[in-house]
Amino acid sequence: MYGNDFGTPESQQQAAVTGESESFRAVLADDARVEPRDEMPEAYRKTLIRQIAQHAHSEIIGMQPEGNWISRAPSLRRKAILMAKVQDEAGHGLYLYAAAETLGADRADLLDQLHSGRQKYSSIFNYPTLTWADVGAIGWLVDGAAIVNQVPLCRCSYGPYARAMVRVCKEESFHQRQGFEILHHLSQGTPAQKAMAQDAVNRYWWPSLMMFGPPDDDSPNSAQSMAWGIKRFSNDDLRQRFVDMTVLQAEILGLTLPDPEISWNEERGHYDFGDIDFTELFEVIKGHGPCNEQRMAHRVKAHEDGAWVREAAMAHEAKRAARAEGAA
Ligand code: BYC
Repeated sequence: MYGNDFGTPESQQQAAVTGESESFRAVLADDARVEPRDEMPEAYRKTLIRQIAQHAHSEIIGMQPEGNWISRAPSLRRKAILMAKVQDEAGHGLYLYAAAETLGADRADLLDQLHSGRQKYSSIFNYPTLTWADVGAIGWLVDGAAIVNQVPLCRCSYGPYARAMVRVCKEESFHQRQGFEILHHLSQGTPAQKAMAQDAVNRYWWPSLMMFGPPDDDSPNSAQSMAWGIKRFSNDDLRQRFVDMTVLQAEILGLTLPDPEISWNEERGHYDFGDIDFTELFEVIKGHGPCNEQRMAHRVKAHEDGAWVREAAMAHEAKRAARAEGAA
């Protein structure tokens, strides 16, 4: 549905009472997409801006832990692949900021909210990348978790977000494979290389499970977001899907997941796994993770250092527009 700027008087009356117009409900009931100029409840718009902005911020902050290894990648080939991957993340951030702008959000304002700590980014990017194997673990586990979380977002009820996710997911699949391939290479290498791969998996496993968010009974936004078709599955359902997918891949890699409680549960048809320390997740979200301060300081400095580029681009555009007007 596109361009339904003005609802009927009845639907406007209903919107005033419930915040949801008839046309909005009809779009959701048909599993169609809400488009930028369609009527939508203010709370729906705000929820989308919150989630899309957090997602966009995660993509650009996510460039840091891996960007850290571009100059130290073990070969020219590895360096070229990693550089392309980090550039992809910048692109994902751009699609997502553009999707948030279709909801009336201002990009400069969103960045300001990130820099002042009023908007979040994913907890996972507050962990350090200590060895080259961490780049593999991020690709395999972090991008793997991102794919499980983001494939259902391709069916999100908000059109621009859903469409952005299609391309993001294709690129994330490539990232996940490059991470798997790095770890596969290391795990088949010398004992020291295999130990390095195992150490990276040991450190990234639990934080990757935390990426899916708090457990369902402690997730204040899930019920409404699922009713609106923004989220299609709960945090715990997606986390379980990720564990089920990853256990077999770990076997192929010859690496061990650091959880002795992982075992196949015939009755549930899923792998059981140990308790996650959610206090750690909440501490990291509050800003007390190992790298929060460093990530934010780096981001703010990059933004300030880039001010002249933004100003030059705007000055160029103003001159171009003035020339075009003069010629006309
Ligand atoms: N980290 O009610 P809940 C990537 C917050 S990009 C930080 O369950 P919701 C990649 C949550 O925001 C990865 N905060 O919330 C990039 C909420 O706080 P507010 C990012 C978290 O929104 C580069 C509160 O906790 N992916 O993978 O229903 C390179 C309560 O949670 C986290 C996305 O953003 C967390 N882990 O569900 C490589 C995907 N978890 O806002 C890879 C889109 C929860 O109420 N986002 N919080 O103050 C989503 O799917 C959902 O927003 C979440 C959370 C599942 C993350």
